[in-house]
Amino acid sequence: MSVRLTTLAAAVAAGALAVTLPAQAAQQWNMATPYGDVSFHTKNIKQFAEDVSEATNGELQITVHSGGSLIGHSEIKPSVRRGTVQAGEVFMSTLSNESPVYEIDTLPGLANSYEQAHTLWEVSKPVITGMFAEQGLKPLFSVPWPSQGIYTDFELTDPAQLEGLRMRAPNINTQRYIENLGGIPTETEESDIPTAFSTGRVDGMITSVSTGNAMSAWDYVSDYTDANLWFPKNIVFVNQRAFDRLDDSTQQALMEAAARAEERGWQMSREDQASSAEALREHGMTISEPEGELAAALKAAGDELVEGWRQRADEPALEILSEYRQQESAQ
Ligand code: PCA
Repeated sequence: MSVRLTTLAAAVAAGALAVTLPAQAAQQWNMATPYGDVSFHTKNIKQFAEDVSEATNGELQITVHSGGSLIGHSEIKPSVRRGTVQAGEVFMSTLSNESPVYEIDTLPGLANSYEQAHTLWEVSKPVITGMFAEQGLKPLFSVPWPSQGIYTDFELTDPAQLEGLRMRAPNINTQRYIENLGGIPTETEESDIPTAFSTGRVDGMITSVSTGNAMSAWDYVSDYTDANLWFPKNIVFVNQRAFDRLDDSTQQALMEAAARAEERGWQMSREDQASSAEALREHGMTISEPEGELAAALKAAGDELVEGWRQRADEPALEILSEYRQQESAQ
């Protein structure tokens, strides 16, 4: 061997060429979410991205594109499947056209506290992970919105007031629920709420105190009826092929950061429920709980929704329900 080649071989062995020939280049990922920067969900995923970068010494960098700036809500999951973007976040119940499993966190009377919502997620997680895997996707974590209630521009005391009322809903089940109450639903993205009100397309809406606060609900409505309908969740997921391209330690760091993000997100949701309710009050809104005939009508509309779901529900969906009921009765 010539002197030069010997030197080269020694340099390779010593790892001196590692800078020019890295074993694996740092990965740059894009992550799309429909929700804006003021949302606690977005704050949580941005923290997650920072945690990942730190834990991997910059080997995996995730850029969060918030507020639907990169991809519209309905295109996020297909885009992550294709691998156009490596990661995304969606409002899980918007996937209800794929399976009744994705509607289970929008059923009234099922999980009406953070504890129950968490149990429901624990029993749903394996099924949903399997369904995502079939599409080449890997869920990372899921975080709930505070429970859903009703925004109106009048004091809501009588179910008859909802008849013919045009109401904004974030998913199909909420639309069905509004129909059951005699209202006229329109599905609108969170970011389109101000326009929907200001152009007179809607008079009321169903969502959480968080979204009401983020969208300055007090500009359009005066009352929030805390009906505590359900705790719907967002789900954050990645393209499985992109995940498989990461080395073992990066994969592990990502999953650890995801577990922390899930825990932190549930806590942020609880805190946001309190602070957003306070913000609504500070802006002059009235928050009340439904009573009497109104409460009875809301319950009846909810029962009808659950009954319809039962008829649509397939085996995996019903299994989640029965597992959930077992866990709840064991509490
Ligand atoms: N905010 C989102 C989803 C549920 C919620 O509380 C929205 O209304 O679009």
